Amino acid sequence: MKANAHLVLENGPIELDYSTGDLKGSQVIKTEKKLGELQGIFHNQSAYDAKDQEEKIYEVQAYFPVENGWEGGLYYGKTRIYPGKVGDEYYMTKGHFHHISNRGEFYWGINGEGILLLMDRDRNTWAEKMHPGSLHYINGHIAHRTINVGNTPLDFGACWPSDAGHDYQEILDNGFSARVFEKKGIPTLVDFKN
Ligand code: S6P
Ligand code: ZN
Repeated sequence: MKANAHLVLENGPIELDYSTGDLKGSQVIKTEKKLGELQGIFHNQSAYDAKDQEEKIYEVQAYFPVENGWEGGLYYGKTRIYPGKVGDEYYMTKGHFHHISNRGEFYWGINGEGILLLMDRDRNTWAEKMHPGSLHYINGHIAHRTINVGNTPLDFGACWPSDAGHDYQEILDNGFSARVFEKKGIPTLVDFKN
């Protein structure tokens, strides 16, 4: 009997490399952030200015199977943050709230050692350790930033609703109320609430 065309098994459009979290496929969107694009993010401005602004700090591979803003869909991403510091402050992402604020997100650690910094709308900040196999549920209304506190790249995966969007402005204006610095060789959360 001839196979029904609808029943022919095909590969999906995206493949995952489990060792690195890398996405492969023609629909993968790649973006990167160089140090020069992170103006105002790090605490020590003179240490920031003294560094090579072309240095790549982090990169994101993403799969957006539905149109931006589509209600009910999901997006998938993998971020790599390279190791390094501006002064004593570790390399990190810009961080954001979601534009539709109540939209949550999952993160999970793949490689390296990191910290997930979380902050509510009252500017209370707390943190979770990221490591290979760590799983993090980020509730809606919670700002999130990831920090590489190790000597190797920090790779982590993410999955979030396709209508979540990103609000970067609040963090650009007011930052998080805590930062992570290396103090005597140890990643240390420092209060910046006041
Ligand atoms: C998207 C998700 C991640 C980040 C990525 C870069 O909701 O949280 O894919 O976009 O880790 O961080 P940021 O703060 O520059 O978007
Ligand atoms: Zn997010």
